[in-house]
Order: sequence, then structure tokens, then C-alpha cells
Amino acid sequence: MEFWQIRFADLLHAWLRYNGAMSWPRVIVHADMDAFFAAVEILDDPSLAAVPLLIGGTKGRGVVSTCNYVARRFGVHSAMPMVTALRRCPQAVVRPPRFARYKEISTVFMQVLRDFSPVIQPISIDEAFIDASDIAADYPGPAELGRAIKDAVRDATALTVSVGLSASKYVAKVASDHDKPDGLTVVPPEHAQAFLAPMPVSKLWGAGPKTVERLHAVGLRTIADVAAADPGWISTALGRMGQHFQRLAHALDDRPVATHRVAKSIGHERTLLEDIVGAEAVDPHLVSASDAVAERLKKSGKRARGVRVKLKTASFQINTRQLTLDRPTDDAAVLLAAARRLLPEFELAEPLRLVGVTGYALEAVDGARQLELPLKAASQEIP
Ligand code: TTP
Ligand code: MG
Repeated sequence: MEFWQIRFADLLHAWLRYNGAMSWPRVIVHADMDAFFAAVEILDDPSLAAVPLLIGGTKGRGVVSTCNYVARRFGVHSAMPMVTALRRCPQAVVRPPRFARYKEISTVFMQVLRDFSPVIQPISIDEAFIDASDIAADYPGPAELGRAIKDAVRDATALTVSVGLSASKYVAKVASDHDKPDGLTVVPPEHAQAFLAPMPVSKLWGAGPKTVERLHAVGLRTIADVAAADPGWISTALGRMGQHFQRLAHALDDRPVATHRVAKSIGHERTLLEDIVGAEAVDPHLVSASDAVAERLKKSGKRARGVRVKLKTASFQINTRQLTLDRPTDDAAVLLAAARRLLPEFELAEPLRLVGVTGYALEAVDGARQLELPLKAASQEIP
């Protein structure tokens, strides 16, 4: 009897493996806690659950850090001035943020995710990606994996998390936001483009308010519009950013879940003996700074995924431009090429007194998986 039970379980498991998430090229999970600061306050004081709750400072020009979903019905949202929020919702209760407590719960949340997969990339205090490709086969399908993650987070923190699963980071992130709060959205890769199509361009990763204005100005309002645009036209109209957005609109995003990212940078800058004017005069300084940064990266066993150029004008105005490489580097030539690509983005009419190059978003050189990926064109990181 025992024997047959085991045999049946094995067979069932094999069938589920064959028919479940295994057919996805990757299984990427994005998890984002719901109304995080507010949810923690409600956890510690359940009497707040039913009232509109704003977290933030009330003094002076305080802004709303976040609010619960009761308050969101009044049109209140993160980053709104507190005075505006209270005008929209005068009966709201306001609590000051307690960062140490949020950090404590965040640590528990991240550990739950890490227990599912060590390939984890925390993005903020309440948000992380995991690459679950290696564990997906342990579940009947992606929905069951997502459900297991939600249950584990709830067991450990007594809070709800919204979870998105797809075959790329971008689509997983959009998916986790799709059905908030307490959402679980699975987007199989073959449905990803159709899932994105009706969404506004503001859902494109990296499209802030100014970029959205630019996209609207050239007639692009939905992700479907971006997907259908002529590739030549979009490159001319929007440059590299256009190509980047079109790849996202086609649900093409092979960025790995970067486990080794650390918030540190290595930079080299020099105040010049004499002020200089124009791109040609700047170039030799980019060369020497890139060399210096590459040497220091190699010495510290790090590679930079981000490259930033800093210029200070003779009138002491500091300007910076940055981009993200698709592959981290410690190669002077790659750093220099990135710095040179950034240079046309500066206004170079004024004399300059300082030139700097910085590698940021550093990753340890430890044979991380993404190093095996082929080199691709750099994509602009839009703040
Ligand atoms: P979010 O995940 O953006 O927001 P949220 O968790 O409050 O709500 P949602 O359900 O939509 O995910 O940010 C996480 C926390 O970061 C949030 O609880 C408070 C803080 N935060 C700020 O302090 N200022 C901000 O402008 C934003 C967006 C968030
Ligand atoms: Mg959140």
C-alpha cells in the first residue's frame, strides 16, 4: 500500500513538473508589500484599520509617505503634501513614520523570500525580485508558487503582499501592481505583450512624469502604441530611450535578478588647473578618469553596472548624467565608451572646472550568472 502511494505521488509530481511553470524560460517573482508603512501601523494598532490613515510629517511642508487603501479612496497618495491630503480627507488619522519598526519587518519579509530562492534582489524596503526558476518545479504551477509566497509572508509578518509572476523582471513588476492590495497575478510569457498592451505609457519601466510627457507629445499613449511604432521612427523620435521602451513594450527584458548589487560607487574626479570648454577638451579627462576608475574597480574586485559623468561649470554648477550598462564592467574602454555616450547630453557651452567619472551599482566579481550573458547595447537609466 505504502509502495503504491509513493509511486502515485512521484508520478503526480512528474506530471505537474511537466505541465507547470517548467515551460517558462525563467520564473521571476516580484513581491511588493501593500501600503507598507500604514499596514505596519495597523498591525501594531488594529483600531486604525477602518479609518483613513496617513503616514508622514504634519509640520511645515510635510508629505504623505504612504496611506492605507481606505485613505486612497479619497484621492490621497504617496508624496502628496500633507495639507492637500488633509483637505481631501479631513477625518484622516496621521501617524509619524517609525522607520526602525519598518526595517524590522522588512528584514523578516526579505528572509521569507530568500528562503524560497537565494537569487533575490531587494529593490526597496518593501519590494524585491526573486528568480524562482530553480524552485518552480516544486510547485504545480506559477500560481501555486505565488500563493505559497503570499502565505509564507502572511505567516511571518501578518501582512499582505502583492505578488506578480512572469518570465521577466519588468512584466513581473507590472503584474504585482496589477491587482493591489493582496494581489496575485500570473502572466505567462506568451500573454505578456497582450497583458501590457492596454496600459498607459507611465507603466513603462523608467518612464517618469517628464518622459511620459515626451511620449504623449509624439503620440504614444499606450504600451500598444509603443509596441506598434516603427522601430526607425521611435529611435529617431526618442533615441536609445525609444528602443528601450519598445523592447519593454514587446515584453523583452532579459535583465537578471542581480543578487550582488551593493549601494556603493567608485569615482574619480579632478578639478582642472585651468577651465576648459567643449567636448574635445573634456575627452582626455574622461579617458584618464575611466582608467583610474577601472583600476580601482579591479583592485576592489568589483564591477560597475552604472556609469555617471559629473561636470562642474566655472560658476560651480554641478551637472551629472548616468546610464546603466546591461552587464557590469571593470574595463576602462567600456567605462570610457559609456562616458562618451553621456557627453552629448550635457550643455557644454560654459567653461568647466571639474570632470569626473563614477562607476556605481557595484557588483562583486564572483562568477555571478549575469557575467555569462552576451554584451548588449547600454540602456538609459531614467530616474
Ligand atoms: P510603495 O511600495 O511604493 O507603497 P506602499 O507599500 O505604501 O503601497 P502599495 O500597496 O501601493 O505598494 O512604497 C513602500 C513604502 O515606502 C511606503 O509604505 C512608504 C515609503 N514611501 C515613501 O516614504 N515615500 C514615497 O513617495 C513612496 C512611494 C513610498
Ligand atoms: Mg508597497
